[in-house]
Amino acid sequence: MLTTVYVALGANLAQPHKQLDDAVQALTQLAKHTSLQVSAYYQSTPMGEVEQPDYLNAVVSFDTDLTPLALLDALQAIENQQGRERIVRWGARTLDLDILLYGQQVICSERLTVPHYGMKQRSFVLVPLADIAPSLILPCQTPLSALIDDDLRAELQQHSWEHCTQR
Ligand code: PH2
Ligand code: MG
Ligand code: MG
Repeated sequence: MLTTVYVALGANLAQPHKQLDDAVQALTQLAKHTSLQVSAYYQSTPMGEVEQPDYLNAVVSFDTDLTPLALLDALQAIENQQGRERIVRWGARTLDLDILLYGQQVICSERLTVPHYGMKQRSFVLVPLADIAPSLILPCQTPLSALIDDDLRAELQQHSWEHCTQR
């Protein structure tokens, strides 16, 4: 059985744009058939107390037959592949892959909380999510569109391709 999942991507070290491109490539392999959808990339101010470079954030969706924990393992393998080091909680990282939604399931286990606990407050999650799923209804029955307004959008800057040497 296939489930549609939503995953947030974040990077702020070692060529963040390349980190996201490489992650999208790896996630294409993970996605069943040709189900992968990718939002625009957005530059965002770091949330939290730690001083660190701006982030590049995006959201993808795809269909998978992996269980939630098998998906988490697969995402952590991609993070590790791209040189993720876990030193400071909420500190800078080459790549962060967070499961936002696993179908409409609510999961509360030691390793995994879904929906992602912070997603409803984070512009850098909600805005890219709306790029690929504008009519999404969250498991709490809130329409995604009800959580987004112009102020929230103004917090983000869509990353322009001209600044990127990769393309
Ligand atoms: N991730 C964090 C901490 N702070 N800030 C932004 N702008 N984007 C992130 O992805 C992010 C963050 C921890 O996961
Ligand atoms: Mg995170
Ligand atoms: Mg994470």
